Amino acid sequence: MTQQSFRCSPAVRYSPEVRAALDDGRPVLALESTIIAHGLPRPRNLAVALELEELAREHGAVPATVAVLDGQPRIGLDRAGLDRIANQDGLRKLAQRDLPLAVATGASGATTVSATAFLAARAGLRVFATGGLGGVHRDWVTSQDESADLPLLARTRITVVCAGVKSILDVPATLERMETLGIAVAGYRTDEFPGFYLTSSGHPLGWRVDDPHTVVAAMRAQDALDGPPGALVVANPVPPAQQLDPALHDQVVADGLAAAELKGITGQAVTPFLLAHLVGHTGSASLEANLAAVRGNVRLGARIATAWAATDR
Ligand code: PSU
Ligand code: MN
Repeated sequence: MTQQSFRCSPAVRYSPEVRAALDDGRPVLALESTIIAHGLPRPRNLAVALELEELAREHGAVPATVAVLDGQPRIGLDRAGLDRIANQDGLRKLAQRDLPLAVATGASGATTVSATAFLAARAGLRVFATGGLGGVHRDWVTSQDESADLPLLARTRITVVCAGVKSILDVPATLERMETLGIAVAGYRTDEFPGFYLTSSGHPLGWRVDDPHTVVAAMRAQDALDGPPGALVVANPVPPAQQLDPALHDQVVADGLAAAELKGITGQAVTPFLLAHLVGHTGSASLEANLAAVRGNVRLGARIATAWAATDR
C-alpha cells in the first residue's frame, strides 16, 4: 500500500492539523503515546503531553501524537484524545504486532516506539521524537526479552530522536543489536551514547552529528542509496545540569531490578514497573531528568522535521 492510500484509508484517522500540514508539505513531528499512558505518572502525564505538542509547534513542526482509539489508529490527537491517553484506565500498550488485533477488536491503546514508527512512516512522516527506545533487557539470556522496537526500526525508514535507552536495559547489548540489525546511530553533539537519565552511558558511538542539516543530509543519503529500509537514530543527551545524579541513578536501578525479580514482574510489565520504581525512589528527580530529555528530543526533532520539509521534493 502506498503512503497515499494509507492516508485515505478509512481505518486511519488524521487530526485536521496534521492532515493539512502533510498536504501542504509543512513539517510534522511524530510523538509516541506510551510514554504518556504508561511511562509518566498522572496527572503530570496530560500536562506533559500538551507541553510536548506545544514545544513542537514552537520549534516549527505540527505535532502528531500517535495512538489507537476504539480500534482506529490516529495520527495526531485532539485534546479529548490526549485526555483519554493520559487518563483512561486499562489502556493497552500496543507494539506494532498488536495493531491488527486492536483494530479488529475496537481496542484502545497507547503506541510504543515500534507501533508509532510504523504508523508514522506509513503516513508519510519521517521524523519522530521520543524519550528512550526499548532494547535488550539485562536478563536476556533467560528471558529473551528484547523490545520489538529494534527489529521494527531495522525495517522502517524513519529518523528517531531519543536520549538513548533506559539504563534498566543492557545498554551495550542494545548497541550491539542495533549494529547487527542495521540501525544507523549518531550522537547529537556527543561521541558517546546518552544514558537517558544520564548525559552519557559511557559507551562510545562511531558517528556524531552537530546540526539538523547534517541529519537531513544523512536522511537524503539513505534515500539516494536506496539500501534496505532502516531507521536513523539521533541520540540526543540530556544536558549535564539536568541529568540525574549518577550515584543515585546506579543505586536505584540496582534496587529496582532486585524488586522486580522479587515480585516476579515479567514481560511488558517490567519497563513500567522499573520506571515507577525510579520515580518513587529518587524523589521525582528521575522524572525531571526524563522530562528534560524528552523536551530536548522534541525540540531537536521539530528542528530536524523543519529542515527536512524545507529540502523536500
Ligand atoms: N522509554 C521511556 N519511556 C517509555 C518507553 C521507553 O523512557 O515509556 C516505552 C516506549 O514506548 C518504548 C517501550 O517503545 O517503552 C518499549 O517497551 P518494551 O520494552 O515492552 O518493548
Ligand atoms: Mn519486552
